[in-house]
Amino acid sequence: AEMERTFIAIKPDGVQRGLISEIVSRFERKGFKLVAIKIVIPSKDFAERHYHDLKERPFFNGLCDFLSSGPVLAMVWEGEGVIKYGRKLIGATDPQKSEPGTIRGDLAVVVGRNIIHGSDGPETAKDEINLWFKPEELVNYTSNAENIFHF
Ligand code: YYY
Ligand code: MG
Repeated sequence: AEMERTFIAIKPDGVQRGLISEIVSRFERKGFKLVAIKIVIPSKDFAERHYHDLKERPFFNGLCDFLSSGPVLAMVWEGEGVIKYGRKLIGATDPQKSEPGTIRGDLAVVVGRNIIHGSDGPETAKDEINLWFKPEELVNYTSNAENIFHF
């Protein structure tokens, strides 16, 4: 069976604040498997494609300007329930409403600088992985921990 995958990105504010290892470690310790990772500065056009669902929203332009303003750490994480649980690790969109213990709850304050993106469902996960990564950038490997997680 195909293992579930999701697209996770640390936005320019998270990268500039030095939160890469903090955020990666939360997914890693949970037991998810990293299958793709790269650091890129997306163009404005690319950011607009990533956020195309939000193009009618008043914050769309500022959001796309921001995403393309600096380095983004783009990742694909794999594991059972990773799309939904990844969103749980991330917390609510508005950090004022994110629970303590979540990434945004612990590390962010305002919605326009909420440090991380995660796909919101199976369709967007597929689309976002295809937008950000070429197929050959996704690495298939067996993690030694899989024998423990999938006993
Ligand atoms: O998926 P998620 O990032 O939690 O929220 P979305 O509703 O997809 O919005 C994407 C992005 O837009 C959000 O992370 C911050 C920004 N945004 C905003 O600046 N102001 C809002 N009122 C809502 C979202
Ligand atoms: Mg979203």
